[in-house]
Amino acid sequence: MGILNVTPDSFSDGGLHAGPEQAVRRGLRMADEGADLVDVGGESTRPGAEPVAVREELFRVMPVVRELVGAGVRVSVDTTHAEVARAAVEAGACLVNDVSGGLADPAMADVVAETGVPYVATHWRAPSREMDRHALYRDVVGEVTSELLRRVEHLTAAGVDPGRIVLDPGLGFSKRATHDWELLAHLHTLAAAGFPLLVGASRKRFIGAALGGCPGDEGAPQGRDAATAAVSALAAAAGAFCVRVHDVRSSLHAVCMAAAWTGAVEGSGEKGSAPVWP
Ligand code: PMM
Repeated sequence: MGILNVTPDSFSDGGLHAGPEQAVRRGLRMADEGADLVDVGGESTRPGAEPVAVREELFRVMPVVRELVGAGVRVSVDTTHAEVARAAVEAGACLVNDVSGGLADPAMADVVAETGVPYVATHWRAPSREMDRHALYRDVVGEVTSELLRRVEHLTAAGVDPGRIVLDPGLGFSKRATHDWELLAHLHTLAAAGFPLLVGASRKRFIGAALGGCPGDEGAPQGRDAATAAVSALAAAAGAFCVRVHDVRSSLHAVCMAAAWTGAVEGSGEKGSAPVWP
């Protein structure tokens, strides 16, 4: 999944795609590079970010969603707002990626149930401006797993098909670097819940923290793509179904290596084919 933030203030690519034309060009390039999905988002979720009005979010994302869908690209919409999710799906988006797992907007579960598209429920505790205050855990893996399963209960009670739910540990959302690493190291525990897993590690703070001090690291998020690719490979080998990344090529190649490696271990003779969206 390639990240396309149409925002002025995302932590890594904010302001890069100021107009819809630039954003569409970037989305087409990610699809050419092998992204199975291009994830269009109009609201920054970096810690401390202010919420964006639905009208503004629609204004940012809809022209990009329409153009990319028209060009045959599979688009997901990264939003916590039910109204934006509905509009994007009506325009052809094939997945709703909600970093709040339905907690930010009570209408989200109904929209997902009605539209029937796959839905990514991410572990989330609070809006961006206060998320860091909620990074308190006794057992981060157990608490994230049980809080996500509560979201699944809520979604299925609203009529969402459990076969269309993807879970995401929400790296960086109300988490410190040690929490993020612990979740990655125990991805198999979350996978045991039986849902496909999406991992959104790309260029995040915990990667910067682990890279700090490595020769060649200059500290900027844009310099973290090789490190992100390493995490993508490890996540894929641990059973992740999808990785959400800024640099598609490096992570796709890394995931292909993980597929070849795991295929050889399992004796299936797999040669590193790219994963395919069902
Ligand atoms: N992270 C961000 C935004 N959307 N969606 C999912 N499913 N998982 C994530 O971890 C996630 C996300 C924030 O990062 P960005 O500013 O690079 O988009």
